[in-house]
Amino acid sequence: MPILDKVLIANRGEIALRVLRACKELNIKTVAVHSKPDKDLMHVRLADESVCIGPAASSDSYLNVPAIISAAEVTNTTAIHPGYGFLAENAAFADQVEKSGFTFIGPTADTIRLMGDKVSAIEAMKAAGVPTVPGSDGPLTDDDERTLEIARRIGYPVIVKAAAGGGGRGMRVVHNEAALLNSVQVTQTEAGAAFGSEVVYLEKFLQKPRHVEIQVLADGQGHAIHLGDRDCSLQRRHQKVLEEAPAPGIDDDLRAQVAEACVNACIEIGYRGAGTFEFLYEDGGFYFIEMNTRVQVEHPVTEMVTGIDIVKEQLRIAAGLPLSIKQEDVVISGHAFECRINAEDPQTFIPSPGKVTTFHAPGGLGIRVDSHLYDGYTVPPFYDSLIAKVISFGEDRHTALARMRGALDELVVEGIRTNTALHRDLVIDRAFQAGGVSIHYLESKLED
Ligand code: MV4
Repeated sequence: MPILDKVLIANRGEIALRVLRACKELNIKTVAVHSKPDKDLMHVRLADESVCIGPAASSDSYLNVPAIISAAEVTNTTAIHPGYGFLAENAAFADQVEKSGFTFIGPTADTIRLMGDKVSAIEAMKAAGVPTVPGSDGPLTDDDERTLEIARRIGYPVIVKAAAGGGGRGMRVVHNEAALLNSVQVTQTEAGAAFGSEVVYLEKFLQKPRHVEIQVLADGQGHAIHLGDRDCSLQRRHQKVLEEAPAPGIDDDLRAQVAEACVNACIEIGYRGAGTFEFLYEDGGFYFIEMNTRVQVEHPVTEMVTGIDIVKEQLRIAAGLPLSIKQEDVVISGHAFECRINAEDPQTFIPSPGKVTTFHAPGGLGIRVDSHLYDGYTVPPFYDSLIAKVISFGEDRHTALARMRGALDELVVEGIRTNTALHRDLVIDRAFQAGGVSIHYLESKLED
């Protein structure tokens, strides 16, 4: 008997295919739900059943909760995997899924809510011993004197962040006291319009950090483990471009200590499922900023250096099984990179949908490609432009990078424009090769 009878995949593209592959391996039946223009997606073809849930617009299909629940009902689904994006971190959706009698593959709605509010997330993590950024330790009040005092204590520059923001939305850097109160007010107003909550908080602004995150798995039954860290500093406009595991050049005692704090925090809050603790890393210190309660785009680099299938673990946890792996059995070995291949103009970064006339995926030892593309597939203009993830593994960073260079040379995507050339530039970039560039490196490189 499989651990779950039938899983509905509430997503599209490469992650839908990734989830389908894990289900197949575990003999779990699959239901693909898709929008009208997505009927030719690779995973729709491979799923046991498929249901069209609406027109092209995400708001009417992949974000259409009643349509997804109805599809689960008519197919007699057991559990729903949300992937990433769309409804993956929507607490109301998780609630609705469970109230309708299905299993949500992820944490409880209450956990999603806790982490969705960045103020409560930071408070919970700080209480559990996870290192955080010096800050207001709570929302700002309408007491301006108090706000000025907090910023004085933290020291300028500070950053004003919306509690309901995250992922780079609703933030404002403040360099001096004269600008503070106005910046707070503008951020509050913007946050109210964008997220329906004017709650904001303050943090010390770190000027040249790296983005380092820690992957965890927890079963909600008192067991939690970490799968090490990833460096996701190479980003443009808050979109990650190239990630690696482990994060290079970090003291092993420090990384073990912070990872252990994350594991303890998972147990403390009763975390269930796969999760990611996001940190800023600067001058040898880790500072927690947010937690993601979903599987992430870059999860494959962690899978490559641990040999653990994160999506299969998500399914096992959702089936109510205890963690199958103990911390002492997790061995981080070798190094992995992931290049995100987007259908976009290489100069303007504007999405470049259209028909893929030729797709040739690279291969060979240590190369993995997660992609839903095939010859003749048409990339629709309605969704995210990620079309493939090229992942390389090697016994050390140098080997993994050499394999990535070869893989990018082999990759062929014709008919649409892609960012492959940018990746070819990055893997021969001297600073990147040395390891440990900051979150600002890519944008400054693109400027000149
Ligand atoms: C910061 C920061 C500097 N100092 N917080 C942006 C995304 C969101 N997750 C948090 N972000 C930042 N928070 C403090 N106290 C700089 C950023 C930031 C950033 C963080 C991670 C990856 C890319 C980034 C790009 C610009 C700014």
